[in-house]
Amino acid sequence: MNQTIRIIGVPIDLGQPRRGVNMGPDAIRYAGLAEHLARLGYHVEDQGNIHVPVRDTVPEVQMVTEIARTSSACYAQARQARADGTIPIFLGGDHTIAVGSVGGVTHDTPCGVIWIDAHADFNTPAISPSGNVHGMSLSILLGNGHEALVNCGRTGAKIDASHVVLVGIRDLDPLEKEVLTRSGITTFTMRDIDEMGMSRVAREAVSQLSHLGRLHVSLDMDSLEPAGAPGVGTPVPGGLTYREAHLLMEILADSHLLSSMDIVEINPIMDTSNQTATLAVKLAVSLFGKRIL
Ligand code: EXY
Ligand code: MN
Ligand code: MN
Ligand code: MN
Repeated sequence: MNQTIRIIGVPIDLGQPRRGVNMGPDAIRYAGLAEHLARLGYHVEDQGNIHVPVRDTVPEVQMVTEIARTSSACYAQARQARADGTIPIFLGGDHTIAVGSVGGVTHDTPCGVIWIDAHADFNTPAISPSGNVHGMSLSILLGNGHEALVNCGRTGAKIDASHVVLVGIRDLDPLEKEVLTRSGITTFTMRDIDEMGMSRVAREAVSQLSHLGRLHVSLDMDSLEPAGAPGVGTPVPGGLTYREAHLLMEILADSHLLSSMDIVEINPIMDTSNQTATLAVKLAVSLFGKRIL
């Protein structure tokens, strides 16, 4: 029987101030994610969107509470998707969706996490320069930050720093850099990619995590070079080329360990002709098995 992929939309923009990222799920759907995956032979079911309040209706003091509510709903959907034997793909929305998606897919057993991003998302409220929660998502998953969110992301099996590999990092805040260095998280910066090549980076990432038996890929589209992926809220020049990103996806696919995925931070208002969502779909198709030859 064909494997089933379950699409879950999480249109959250509460983790950052730019309007538009809540339209990310529909931009990715419009780019044909379900149709392209079905052509690979998967059975694809779209669960629709988790309800997220409109940002304007949420008082600042309620923001973390609402993010926690969304994260809990996402966590439950992640657990259910795995219990139903499906491969969940979570469509953001900003990167706060990972608190629920990564937390939920690791509820029963640990899982390797490949976090592809220009940013480490490793701030805490104490050191964040912006206070934006999407820049704290990974530190929350490792137990640091807003208590309501830490409690949500770590309800089940505990994620450990050794279960996480960062790829594409090129924009860290000073104190975030210090905390990340001490965390033990394996980090491949854009300089590492330039010096080692993406093939070696991708293979080292897989070999570090393969003992966990499965992989979650959290793809923040601001990891790409903004010239090819302008539709993101926090673009940073000097990102992954189209080819580096495809090679990374194909090597991850070769591991046959992929069990879930996030696609986050697409902001159609910042985009040109939906090209960023279209690129995200092409990368997902590479990750789920399409080969050049
Ligand atoms: N490090 C900056 C902050 O914490 O505000 C920028 C974070 C951007 C986070 C995006 C989702 O990757
Ligand atoms: Mn069905
Ligand atoms: Mn991110
Ligand atoms: Mn980012």
